[in-house]
Amino acid sequence: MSSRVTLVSRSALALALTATLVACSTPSTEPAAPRKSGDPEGDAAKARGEAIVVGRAPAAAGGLSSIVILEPKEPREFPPQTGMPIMDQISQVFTPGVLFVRTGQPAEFRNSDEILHNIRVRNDETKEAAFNIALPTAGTFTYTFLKDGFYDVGCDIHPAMAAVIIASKSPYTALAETDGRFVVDRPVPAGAYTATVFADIRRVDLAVEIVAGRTNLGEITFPQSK
Ligand SMILES: [Cu+2]
Repeated sequence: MSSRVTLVSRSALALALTATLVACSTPSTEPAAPRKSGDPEGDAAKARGEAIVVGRAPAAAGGLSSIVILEPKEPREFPPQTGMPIMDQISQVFTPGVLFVRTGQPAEFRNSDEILHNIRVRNDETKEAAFNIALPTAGTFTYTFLKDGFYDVGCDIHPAMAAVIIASKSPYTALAETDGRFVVDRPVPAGAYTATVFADIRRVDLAVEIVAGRTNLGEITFPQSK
C-alpha cells in the first residue's frame, strides 16, 4: 500500500489549515466472504467479477461528508451513465447539496421554486466559471462538465444557497455517511485502483486492490493537523 496526501482548496468549505500532512492510512483488503456467508450481495458481485467496496473515512467536517473516488490503475473506458444526475432548487436549497456527475456526460439543473434563481458554477481549484445562468420557475438547464474536479455552486440572488458538484470520469464514487462509513455507489470490477479520499480540505490517494466479492478498505485516517 502506498499513499500520498495533498491539500485541496475548497473555498465553499474554506478553513485555514497550515499543517503539513503526512499519510497515515491503513486500508486493508479482506478476502471475499465465503459461500453462505449471509452476504448475498457480495456473492452476487463476486459471480460477476466485481466487488462491493466499503470502508470508513473520517467523519463529516466543515459541513461536508467525506468523498471517495476509485480510479483504475490501468485507464479504461467506463460504462455510460444510466440516468441523468439532477440538481434541483427547492425552497431555496440546492437539492442534493452534494452531487456526483460524470465528466463528459450531461447533468440537469432545475428550479422547482416559485421564484427566480440563478446557478453559478465554477471549478473550485481553478476558479474558472463553468456557467452562470438564470433559471425561472420550472426551468431546466443541461450542462456537461468536461474536467474532473470539485465545483462550487451558488445562487447570486440567494447568497445562502450553496452546493458542491464532484465531476469524475469514474462512476465508482461514494459520499460517506456523516460518521464516515461509505459504500461505493455501484459494484467495482476487481483490479488495482487508486482510491482518492477527500475529507474536509484534506486529500489522500491510496493504492488499493479490489478483490471480487466484498472489499473493505478499512479505516482511512488522516493525521491530526497542528
Ligand atoms: Cu436563488
